[in-house]
Amino acid sequence: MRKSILLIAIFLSSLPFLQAQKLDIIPKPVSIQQNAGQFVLPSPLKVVADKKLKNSIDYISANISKNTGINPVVSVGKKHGKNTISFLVDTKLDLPNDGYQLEINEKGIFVKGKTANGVLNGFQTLLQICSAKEVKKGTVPFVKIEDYPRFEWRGMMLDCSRQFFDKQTVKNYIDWLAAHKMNIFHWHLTDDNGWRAEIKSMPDLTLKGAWRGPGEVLLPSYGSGDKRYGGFYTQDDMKEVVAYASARGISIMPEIEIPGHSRAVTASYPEVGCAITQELKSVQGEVKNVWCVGREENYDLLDSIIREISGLFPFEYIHVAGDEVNRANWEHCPKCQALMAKEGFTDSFQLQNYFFRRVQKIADKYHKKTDGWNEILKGGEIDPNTLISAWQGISYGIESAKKGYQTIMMPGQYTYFDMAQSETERGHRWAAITDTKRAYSFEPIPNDDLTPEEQKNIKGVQGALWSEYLDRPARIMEYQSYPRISALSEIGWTKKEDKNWDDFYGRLTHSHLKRLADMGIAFRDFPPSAIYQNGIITVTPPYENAVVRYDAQGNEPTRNSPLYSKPIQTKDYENYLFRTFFNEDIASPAVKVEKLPVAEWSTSTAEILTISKNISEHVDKNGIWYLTFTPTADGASNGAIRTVSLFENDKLIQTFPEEKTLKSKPRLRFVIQNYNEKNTYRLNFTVENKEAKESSAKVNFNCSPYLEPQVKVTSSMVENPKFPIANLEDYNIETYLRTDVACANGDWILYTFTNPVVASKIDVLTGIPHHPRFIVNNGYVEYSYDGIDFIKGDAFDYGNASIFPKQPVKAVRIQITGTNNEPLMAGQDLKINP
Ligand code: TNX
Repeated sequence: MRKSILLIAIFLSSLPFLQAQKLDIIPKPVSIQQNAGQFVLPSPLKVVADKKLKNSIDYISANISKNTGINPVVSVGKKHGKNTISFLVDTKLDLPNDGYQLEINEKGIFVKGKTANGVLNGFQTLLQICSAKEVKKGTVPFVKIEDYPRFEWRGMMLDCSRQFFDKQTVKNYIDWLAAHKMNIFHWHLTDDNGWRAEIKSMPDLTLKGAWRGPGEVLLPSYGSGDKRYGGFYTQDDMKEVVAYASARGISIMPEIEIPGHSRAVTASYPEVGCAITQELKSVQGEVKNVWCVGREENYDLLDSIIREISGLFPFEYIHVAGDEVNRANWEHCPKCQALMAKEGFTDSFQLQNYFFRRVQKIADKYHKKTDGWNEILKGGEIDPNTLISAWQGISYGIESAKKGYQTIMMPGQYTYFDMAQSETERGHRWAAITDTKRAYSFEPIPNDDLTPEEQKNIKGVQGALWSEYLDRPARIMEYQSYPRISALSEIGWTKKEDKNWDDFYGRLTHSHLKRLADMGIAFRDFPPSAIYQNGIITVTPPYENAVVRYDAQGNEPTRNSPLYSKPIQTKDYENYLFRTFFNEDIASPAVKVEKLPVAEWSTSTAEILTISKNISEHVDKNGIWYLTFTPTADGASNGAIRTVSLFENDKLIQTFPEEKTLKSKPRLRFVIQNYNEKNTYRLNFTVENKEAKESSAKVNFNCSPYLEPQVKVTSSMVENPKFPIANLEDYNIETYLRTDVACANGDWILYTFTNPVVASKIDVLTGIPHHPRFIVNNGYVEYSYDGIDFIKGDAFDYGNASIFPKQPVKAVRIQITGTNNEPLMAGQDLKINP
């Protein structure tokens, strides 16, 4: 009896819970109260919108029809009639700016904000409720939401210089940001590789400086190849985009890159650069890409650029960059040197500072505040109203906030979405490999480092999408943006204590990915994980109902590949690839099968761990084996590893005595020559955690799929001593060759094997490993069985070529037939398939 009362009590108390549907709102609101019942959308559907929202009415009604299938009848006003959706601005609402209240009850739908942007934020929540998986079309559950953002600045930057994105693409991008309650679009309009904003007083900036290719003032770059490539926005285009964004609650901050990253300017107006003969390369390998600071006329040009830009963009800030300035130009320039002497400067950062103080004066004239990359803090005082975009790391944001500047946290390590999302994917990796989970983990206010007063200087957060590597494949800009921007939106909006990865991931995969797909975004889906153990591959799909397909021959799975439905028994696990498919356009990267780690540790006390493991079940063949140590988290990479030894039947076969830090992610090469099934293999090593900080890692042991025969490499090209030719002989993918100049017709690189090699296929890769920069465009490979006569193989296709020899190969040669249109050329180790 008592038991059944208890059961009834549990049942009753869970009733409201049972009725509540998951609304899966991203970013997560401050408070949601769900009530029993639902509002059935009538047809016709009446909408009233405050006159303060008049510029957004088309946007609102178009999205209501898109989401509900009903075309609303919209009127401007404040009166909420029966069965209406009303959008009202109430300046007296007791909520922070951009906040809103959303109430859905039997009388209709009420969206109230203190400002028009607040109402638009409420509208986004309403759209998400309508598109939540569990909400039936045509109905909206009763709910009361009160919500406001954690940060006033929730931004995203898009680089439209390295790749040009047309006006419509930019508008789409803005729509997607608005759907995530982001409120700033930082438009990177100029850079070395193209000037994209029409400036009427300097027409050549776009007549010439917006184009690259044969015969153009700018060399081809970033995949643009041997064709004319480019484009720009007219002033009318920019005004149109500004109005479009404003109707969606988004302000646009234009960025004009000065004084560095200005090759497009100096190529169009050579007199703007320093008059020097030296070819001094910037970080990205560009020459002559800096404004001369000693040339007085340049300040008149800057005045007209800033005047025109200020007239087009009503937002209070204009971004004037200041990153990665190659100050060496100034050090060789007579005018800059004269200015230095006149001002009594002793270091070229002072010139940079002088430049920005003059730029600030110009901006003041046009009533603009400036934003700059964190480097502009160097060289002297700057205007205290300058906003700092801290991109190089969290510590740069801390420094800026401590100095009293309003600061936008946008550390490359978390919020640069041009970074690759995993080891095998395309993208930059200088800051980190950043998947959605890592991006989500970013906390913009480092508590321990800033006082409460200093914390107030953190005005907000921002992401950036630089476009060097967005030329291919199709729609990669969408793939790089989402769902990482969904994660960013929650960092910018949601209270710190409500941020929780598992909860976010649940909302994302349950409803939000579908919303992204419905908006037309070809996002990156989450990959499955595939584990091999005891002859069986077991796959865990990334979330419930995810569709996973596989290929068993080492090819990337396609939409027609077999579905994974149960564990696969095989000895051939290395050849399997798995991939999640969301729909026709959307998929995850393909992933290989992982073996379980051979060892793991985790400690945070100061201690020496002696680890000894029988790893026989992990070794299954002769070959080259790599032992890799991977920290399990960023903060856990403390400690050092020593005396790593491998024993075969208790006999030492190889040892690495020297100490290596875990931070360096050691990768040790072992050769197993006498494998047989009865052998035992033992791995011993020592971990010393000197500082009592967190040290935790997993250790993997994998057989290389490639052969690594002894090879000697020579070339007609001169090596950069920091990236010598000998790097092509070590079969370590992380080390590679760089020349100092572009390659030219007749150049070659020759790989000669000590002994002829039996191979089914040899892949010849050029460019920086992992990303296609400084590749060979014009050329082919050839190979020889005797080292004398060569057989011509494939031409390079986007930096890669393969050969399929029929006999043992003595030599492989890269033959270059034309320039690669890059500042230099990079080469890699051969990948030799048995
Ligand atoms: C650094 S971030 C740059 C950009 C590159 C980016 C690539 C910044 C202010 N400068 O020019 O595109 O890295 O991640």
